[in-house]
Amino acid sequence: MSSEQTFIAIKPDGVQRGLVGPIITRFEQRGYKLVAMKLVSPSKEHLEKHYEDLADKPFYKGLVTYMLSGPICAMVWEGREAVKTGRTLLGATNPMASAPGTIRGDYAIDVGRNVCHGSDAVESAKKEIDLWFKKEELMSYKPANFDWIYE
Ligand code: DAT
Ligand code: MG
Repeated sequence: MSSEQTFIAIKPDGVQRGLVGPIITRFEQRGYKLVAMKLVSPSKEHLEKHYEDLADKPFYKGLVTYMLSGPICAMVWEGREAVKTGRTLLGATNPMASAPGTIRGDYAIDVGRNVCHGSDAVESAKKEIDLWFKKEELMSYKPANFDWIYE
């Protein structure tokens, strides 16, 4: 089974609104494997690095301030096409364009309060996992339900 890892984060609004459980549940119930998780308050420099590709956008400063506004639940999820499917589970960047049934489509309204982050490509997932986690924080195990999820 070809497998990918993706970086998923519950942003400060998601943590404050009690959405850690519901968001984790969606990934668990779909069949993805939790490989790493921690509640963190990263530095401004760390968040600027995380969003460095957006540094020239008009919303960049506000985005970094928002990400600094409280603890973030950082996670790594693993499984088949985890990056692409992770984005599907999250919904569109702007919650007003997110379908009902997606995380943003069910829990968010404003693009600047869209409750979650997910890597947008396999390469960026690798970079983000490397930025947010140490190697030894990534767990390697076979979940008990594995053979009930993959043929
Ligand atoms: P995504 O988080 O879906 O990968 P992105 O990487 O383009 O989207 O942008 C990162 C975050 O920046 C996004 O989750 C919310 C914020 N953002 C994006 N576009 C925005 C806009 N037009 N106005 C305000 N915030 C925006
Ligand atoms: Mg992005």
